[in-house]
Amino acid sequence: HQIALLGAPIEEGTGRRGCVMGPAAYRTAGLREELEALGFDVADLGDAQPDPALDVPEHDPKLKHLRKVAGWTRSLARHAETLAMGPQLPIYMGGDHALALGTLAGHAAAAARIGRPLFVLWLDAHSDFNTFESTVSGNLHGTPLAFACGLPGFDVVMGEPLRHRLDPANLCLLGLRSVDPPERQMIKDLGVTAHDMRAIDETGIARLLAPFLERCAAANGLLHVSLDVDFIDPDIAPAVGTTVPGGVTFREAHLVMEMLHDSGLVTSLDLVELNPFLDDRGRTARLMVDLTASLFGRRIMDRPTRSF
Ligand code: DIR
Ligand code: MN
Ligand code: MN
Ligand code: MN
Repeated sequence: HQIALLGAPIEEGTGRRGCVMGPAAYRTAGLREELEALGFDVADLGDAQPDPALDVPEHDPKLKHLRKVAGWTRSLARHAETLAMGPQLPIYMGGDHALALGTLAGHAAAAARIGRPLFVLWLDAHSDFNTFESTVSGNLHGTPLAFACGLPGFDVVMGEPLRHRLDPANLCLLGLRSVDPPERQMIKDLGVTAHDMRAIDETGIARLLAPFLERCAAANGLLHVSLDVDFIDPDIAPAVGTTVPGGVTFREAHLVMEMLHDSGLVTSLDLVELNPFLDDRGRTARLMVDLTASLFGRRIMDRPTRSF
């Protein structure tokens, strides 16, 4: 089995500098070595670069760094579409969550070419469903799901309407605790599966995740996982610009990764929002590497059967 690591040092999608150092922090924390220890053949492709996107206005009164984000989206969409055709499983080392405008567009395009549906698991405190109209902060890391689902107003990003969209029925949000009112409305209107922290408290994270994995398996789907650092509780994952208290625990996060491994469904992964400038002696970078290792098969004890 082969894995490709691609750095996406974008920080313009968030209100705070530092995510540009994310890919370097994953390399320093030993992401490649941990995956190799699990038996994978790992190729580090280095860092991607944004397209110039000179047709996009550089300054917009509302949308921060629109040209830069559009340039990253175009570049990463191309890389992702190519990587999705195999043979390596891509891990995108962010970079802020605006990188997912590109990875979602690329993996949706590839899924259409391959002829299988794309499923997306969004592990995040936030729902990232703002449109260019609804965003209050103007930080474009809050928009990738609205973009990927084809909501209106995003044509400037690609310079044309998005060609391949994500079906909102194939999307699952897990870990929510900060949702803007317009986002809540869009999630409702589109019928998106969205599990907030209360649902995790009441039901247990495994019982919420299992039906989504079953649906993906039954549909022979491709599964893209987008892991935002702020999914995890800030007490153990402080290196993120948008901490929200009350996140998932160490074991809940690992359990999600272990179930994803056992499912055998994951075909691509974003690691996003790590801001090493805010970290405490590398602990958040290391936790993200350990979670990735759990997703790729690191385990405490063997399980005799598929356990989702
Ligand atoms: C807020 C915060 N919904 C916004 N979003 C995110 O700015 O749109 N923070 N994604 O990480
Ligand atoms: Mn190699
Ligand atoms: Mn996010
Ligand atoms: Mn977030």
